[in-house]
Amino acid sequence: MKTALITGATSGIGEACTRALIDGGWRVIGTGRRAERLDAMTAEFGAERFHPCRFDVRDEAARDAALDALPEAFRQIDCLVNNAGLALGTGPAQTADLAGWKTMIDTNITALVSFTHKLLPALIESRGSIVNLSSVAASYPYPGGNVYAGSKAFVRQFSLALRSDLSGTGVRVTSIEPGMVETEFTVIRTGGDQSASDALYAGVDPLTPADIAEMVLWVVSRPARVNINAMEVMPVNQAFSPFQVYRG
Ligand code: NDP
Ligand code: 8X3
Repeated sequence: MKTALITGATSGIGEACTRALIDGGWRVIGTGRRAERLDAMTAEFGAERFHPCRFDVRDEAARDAALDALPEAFRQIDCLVNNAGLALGTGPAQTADLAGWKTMIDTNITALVSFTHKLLPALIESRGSIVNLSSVAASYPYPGGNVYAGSKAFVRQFSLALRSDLSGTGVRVTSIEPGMVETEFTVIRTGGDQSASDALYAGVDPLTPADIAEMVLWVVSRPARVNINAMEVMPVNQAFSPFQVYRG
């Protein structure tokens, strides 16, 4: 049985990926900060299939302690799903909070890079897979995207560049680039405004976390010769806008 480590397993896409991979016959190490959610997942999936790791992905010492304490059955990691991430703020750059920008960079970029660096030797040994959660925001700028969009562009390009470096190792790397998926993402982005989140998704029929999890399971279930470089997906009701033109 193969083992995946999924960061940000306590909600949304990460939780759905955990469920999909466990249903698909994998063991999962799930990380997050919220202990009660990790406990509930352990109770649901059982300790033989799910191992909870509680730490902030920005805290390398806490991460390393959790990895050092992995039970024997979870020690050989075959897949890393770098999913933990967030957006903070919807306003323009000129009114944005710098602390929020730094939190996005620390979480979406620095922690993802550090986690990847930490697990690369194990993934090379297992000829495993890395699946990184980027976004359509990586390729299509929108007002208020600023640092979030930049962080996801980093994730996309880092994923593709990793592939170049890992050529010959057998390790696969994929960038998953979703549009609107209804999760806790917009509640977090708006500082806890559930009504803003409900309004954003109202009438859209947004993607579900399970839609993305199905893609991730498919990607990691391809024959070893197949690397899916990137997958971009949107709800049918989300599309592109024309350039905006300001007339002064
Ligand atoms: P959620 O807010 O529902 O889930 C985010 C997850 O990340 C939670 O499990 C949270 O766990 C974890 N997380 C966040 N910050 C930290 C941290 N500092 N340390 C540890 N864990 C952390 O959002 P989504 O499921 O929507 O987002 C998952 C990924 O998908 C993100 O990278 C996001 O950018 C990306 N994405 C989302 C889209 C969407 O429309 N929803 C579209 C495109 C990409 P906890 O709070 O317990 O620590
Ligand atoms: C977030 C995707 O479309 O909500 O990564 O900006 S979108």
